[in-house]
Amino acid sequence: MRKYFMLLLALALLSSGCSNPGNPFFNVQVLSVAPTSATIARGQTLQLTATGTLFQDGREDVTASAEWLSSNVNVVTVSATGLVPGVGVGPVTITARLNGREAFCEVTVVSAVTALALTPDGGFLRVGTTETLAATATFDDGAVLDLSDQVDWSTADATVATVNDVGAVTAVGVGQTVITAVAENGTAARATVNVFEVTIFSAGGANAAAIQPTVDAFRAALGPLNPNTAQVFPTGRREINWDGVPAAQTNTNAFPANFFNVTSPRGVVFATLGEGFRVSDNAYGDVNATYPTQFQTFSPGKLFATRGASRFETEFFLPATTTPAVSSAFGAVFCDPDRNTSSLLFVLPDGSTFTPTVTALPGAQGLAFLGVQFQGASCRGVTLVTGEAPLSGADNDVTNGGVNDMVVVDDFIYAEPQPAP
Ligand SMILES: [Ca+2]
Ligand SMILES: [Ca+2]
Ligand SMILES: [Ca+2]
Repeated sequence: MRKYFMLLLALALLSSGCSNPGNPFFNVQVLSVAPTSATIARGQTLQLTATGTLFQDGREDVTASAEWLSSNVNVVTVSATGLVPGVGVGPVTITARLNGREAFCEVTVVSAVTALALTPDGGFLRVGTTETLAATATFDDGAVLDLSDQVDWSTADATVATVNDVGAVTAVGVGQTVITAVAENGTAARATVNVFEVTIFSAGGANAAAIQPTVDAFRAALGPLNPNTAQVFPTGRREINWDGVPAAQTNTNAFPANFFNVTSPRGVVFATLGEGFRVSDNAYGDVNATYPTQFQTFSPGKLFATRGASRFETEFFLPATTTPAVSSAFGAVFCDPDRNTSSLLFVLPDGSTFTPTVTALPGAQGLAFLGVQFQGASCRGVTLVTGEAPLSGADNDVTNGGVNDMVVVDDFIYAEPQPAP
């Protein structure tokens, strides 16, 4: 009996000895880790804590006493104090172990956004139109990904443009605003959006009187007529009616492209992929004897056309200089536009285009005016698309036995060229 008692005592002492007074966590009954799951970006560090519930003494922080293990040290390592630096990318399980108890944290490491860019930046949108911006993220591993549907979008001025949660920008009012996108880790990007509006002045008819009110309305909208001098006026308009071009430079394909920036400074230079430009005092009857049956003047008695092409550019300059300029309005009289193939082509500063079409007037000697006034935008130049084919002795107009619509132009009216922004 005593022997049996001694055995129990020895077992008790043994047990007590195993309790090791230097390790107070022998009695940990439940081990937990916080958090139990987390997502971090590579390069970020996560602090885990382990809590032990003791048999008698309540809960205690055992972070520094637990053994910490990572299921994949290529993704994260874990320090002796529960610090988890994100190293790779992917899911991993962190285990805390203490006296045979285990607890877990599921960690996901994602690669980090190091840069965000919005495109396009500096775009021009007409009121009422929508354009979707793209938010392109560069990650720390070099990967590039479109995060347009994951970033937070905002606008600096909703009266200019709004933006929805996938980056679709809707132009509301003339002006400029900044669109911002912010990635989950706070990386931000911005894009400027310019909103413009246009007023179109368009008319057509059988004679000058039919378009005169619209021409005059366009003139009034642009302001006073400035003199043909080298000066740059802050406001007002310029005009070219071709009628004062000297005889020596009329009825020849050698009309100087810079005549109205050098000889008579009005801030425009012409460019063509054709053979040149020709001012005519005979409705191009010396090019094709049938043309005078189709072309009449708005301002008597000269007209203008490019040769060897059916389109040409008018580029703006500060008058009498080679310094490029911009204009916020341009209009022209089109002679005999039988089909809807004549137009003005404006290229906005962001490279987008605005291309209103001249009203078609099937028949002979129709006159059309097309003018565009921009608010919130101006252009380096304008391309005039004049019919379908170059003037030619072999090609009559479509309403006079030919197959192509022949078109020439008369008066140009445009807002004073201004220094480019
Ligand atoms: Ca004229
Ligand atoms: Ca015709
Ligand atoms: Ca025609």
